[in-house]
Amino acid sequence: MTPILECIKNKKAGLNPIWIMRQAGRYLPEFREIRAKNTDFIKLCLNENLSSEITLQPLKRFDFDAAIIFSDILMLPYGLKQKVEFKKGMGPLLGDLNIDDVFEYSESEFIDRLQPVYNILKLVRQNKLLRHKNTIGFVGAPWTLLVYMVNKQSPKHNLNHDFFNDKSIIKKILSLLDKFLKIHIENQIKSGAEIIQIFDSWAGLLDEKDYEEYIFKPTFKLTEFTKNLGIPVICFPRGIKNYKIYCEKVKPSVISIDYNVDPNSVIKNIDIPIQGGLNPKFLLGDRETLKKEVLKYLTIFKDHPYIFNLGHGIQPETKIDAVRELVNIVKSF
Ligand code: 1CP
Repeated sequence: MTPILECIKNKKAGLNPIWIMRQAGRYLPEFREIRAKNTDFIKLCLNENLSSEITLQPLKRFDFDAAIIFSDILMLPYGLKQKVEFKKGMGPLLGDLNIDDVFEYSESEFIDRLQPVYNILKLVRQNKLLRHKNTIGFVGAPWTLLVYMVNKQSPKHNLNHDFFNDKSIIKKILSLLDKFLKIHIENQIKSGAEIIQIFDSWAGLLDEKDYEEYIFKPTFKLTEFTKNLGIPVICFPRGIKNYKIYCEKVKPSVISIDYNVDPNSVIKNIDIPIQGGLNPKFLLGDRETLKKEVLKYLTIFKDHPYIFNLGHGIQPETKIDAVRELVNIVKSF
């Protein structure tokens, strides 16, 4: 079994497999070169040759234990015919979602639109670089996708205060998301994804009283669905207040913690495998601090099934040498 699956399925401690969020991305010069020539981000995600190459780029440089497919959580609204564009400095901009249209929309139409994503997974899975390593597929959590689909831009810039005014529309979108996220998960698995990660990047925007309705219930439906297909599921509810309750309610196979979580308290409260935590900013600083921080996580989790990762995506300014150093520290622990 691969180190990641040993850690997740057999709860084996001490293996410290490693991959990093956004490992296929802008800190790599070879990615920036492709990106400069491909200004339409969605088209790039649908380009089977380029996207499979980008997925493998970090594996060519570093001894990571998994490849995460180069795609985006916003491919789902794209699959539902909502317009998705990426503007420099603005992040994603979405068009209007025509809800009634999507209710008429067939499963096969959706799959046709996203078929390149599934083909990329198949291409990546066959590559020799992935021998004894895993291929990770992913989706956005219902709440985080709802935020982008209704707000139509990153909540980082602006969150529309009328968001919850029309509860019936929110309900309709959540039910659409449940249906099509399951289709998207199942097709990634059929195409070779051996693990699914659910990104709830904007979980921290909600009040605790709303967790049940917008985070716990809809995300649990997806973890249950994925585990029933025999595939482990990693959840990353960034900024959520209480990881213990999240784990009890959502029942992921692995919980991925953000960098504001105290690893000492999480290990006391949670008995499932844990992933992540390191603040990506430590990759921008001096070597000693990086080493000290990495060793902190490795030491705290030394008797717990732990997958090394960051507490959020790697920053574009990160130097290749810092990533190499990080992998060395983890692999030689
Ligand atoms: O060159 C560029 O400008 C593109 C930057 C970029 C990249 C490399 C975007 C735009 N998406 C991606 C790929 C991506 N996105 C991956 C696969 C690569 C990998 O991880 O190695 C994954 C897993 C994602 C997931 C994703 N997309 C999330 C969840 C994780 C997180 O960072 O919180 C989110 C919120 C998105 C939306 C998105 N896509 C891109 C950007 C800049 C954003 C964030 C916008 C915002 O801040 O609201």
